[in-house]
Amino acid sequence: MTPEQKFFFDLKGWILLPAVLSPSDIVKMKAEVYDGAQRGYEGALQELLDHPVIVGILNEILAEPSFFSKNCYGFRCESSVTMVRQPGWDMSKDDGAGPVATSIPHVVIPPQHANVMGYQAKGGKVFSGLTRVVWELEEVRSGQGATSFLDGSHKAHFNYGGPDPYRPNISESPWEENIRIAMNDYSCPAGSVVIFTESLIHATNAWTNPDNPRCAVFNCYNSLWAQWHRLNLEHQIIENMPVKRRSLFRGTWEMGKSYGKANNSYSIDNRSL
Ligand SMILES: O=C(O)CCC(=O)C(=O)O
Ligand SMILES: [Fe+2]
Repeated sequence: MTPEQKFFFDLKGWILLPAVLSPSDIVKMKAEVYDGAQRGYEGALQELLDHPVIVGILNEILAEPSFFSKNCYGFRCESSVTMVRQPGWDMSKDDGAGPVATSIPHVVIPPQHANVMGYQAKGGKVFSGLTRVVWELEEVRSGQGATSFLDGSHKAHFNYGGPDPYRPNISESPWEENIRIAMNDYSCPAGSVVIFTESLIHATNAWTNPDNPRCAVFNCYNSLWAQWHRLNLEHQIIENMPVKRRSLFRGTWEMGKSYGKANNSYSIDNRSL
């Protein structure tokens, strides 16, 4: 992670890295998503889990050097979902209630009170808590359906104006409209990646780009020592991954390093569920 990337990630709570993937990777990965892959754990999509560009950044914002090595990562992956949104898609056209809920600007847990999923920066170090990595496999144009963000809101001190300070979204806030107006999104070519802390206010938007669908992979990462999502990933799939990649799915604990029992590899007995 460059000092510039770190500056903007800390300031805004998200960064965009344009055109990371090669044209041939984009073709392969898009084909898998359009062919029905629901998750990014297999095939060419699996390469995204620990793509070198995001490993460098996640090491900086989600890990400590003494907890990663050439054989294991210093962070965990705990969720992966793909998304295809055709031109004209909106929340009401989705089968599940998910996008209706996520179209309300929301967070994992409001950062105004201390919480274990939250964003921190101290001693020159960022710790971004629950962290999302979005791979955009088609072109995205600002204002036409990208994920949108309220820059800086991962460090908000005052609540969103709604009735319940513990509510993880801005529903019933009298300022909802102004909050939405203040939100930003991005344009990017296919093969770009967006990284954001889930403590940042963000939202799903209708896909109005008439020229191509949205085709994206949403992977979620966390500390070695915290878990938000139920992983629900079959052992067999993890076992077929290269050894280092498997460590993304190890159990969520640490104590034992000084007794020679470091949590540095995945096994059927040491997996997050
Ligand atoms: O649908 C989107 O663009 C955003 C999804 C979302 O809320 C998330 O990734 O946490
Ligand atoms: Fe979200």
